[in-house]
Amino acid sequence: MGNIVRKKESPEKVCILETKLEAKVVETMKQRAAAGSSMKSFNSIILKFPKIDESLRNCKVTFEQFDEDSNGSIDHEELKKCFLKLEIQFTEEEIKDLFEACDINEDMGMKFNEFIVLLCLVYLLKDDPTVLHSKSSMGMPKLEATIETLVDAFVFLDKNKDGYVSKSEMVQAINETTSGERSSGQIAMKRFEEMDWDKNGMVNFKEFLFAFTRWVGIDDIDDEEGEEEV
Ligand SMILES: [Ca+2]
Ligand SMILES: [Ca+2]
Ligand SMILES: [Ca+2]
Repeated sequence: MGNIVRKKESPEKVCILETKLEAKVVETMKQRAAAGSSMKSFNSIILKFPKIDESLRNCKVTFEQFDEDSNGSIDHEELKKCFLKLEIQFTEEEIKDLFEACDINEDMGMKFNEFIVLLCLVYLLKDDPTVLHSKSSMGMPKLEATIETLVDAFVFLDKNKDGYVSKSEMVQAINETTSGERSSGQIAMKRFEEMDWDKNGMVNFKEFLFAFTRWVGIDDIDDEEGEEEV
């Protein structure tokens, strides 16, 4: 996995936070941060990893249901039907924003890990009081519980409650638990750099989610299945 070359150098890519959708997510995370986190330490987050992993993997079934032509990705039309089935109402513009926010490799299709991030964002945004038809549930209780855990973890890391996790917040969180082992600081840095895709020194919730789908190995199963030719 170490030798994947990411071409993220073009300047226009740096402004991903400018979209309305991203701003909304940041706003939501601020609200959640104000409400507080039930996480007590960085280790308590690590301990949740296996459960998060299992729950995210279980979304594969949902993904396959919505991938009607079974080509391994969900396109715009399939996504619209997906929202219809979930009884989630978004405007055409909101769907487009969501799709663009989650289609990280910009191939106009949503891979499994991108779909997971999308579901997480949908779950967060549907709580927005300005969305008229907000529903209290997506009908996926296990996933919803997992998303809450992820929100909780993010909020735990966001010490100053500004909706982003900064490098120093990450270091602080890890140092609190490991009583100052030298290596832990380096691990914190590495973890942070993995998360901060656009290298702006801040990790937003979307970047955090993508990092999780990689850490729990969602990418790996995806790759294996992609190479499987019958
Ligand atoms: Ca498809
Ligand atoms: Ca922060
Ligand atoms: Ca960033």
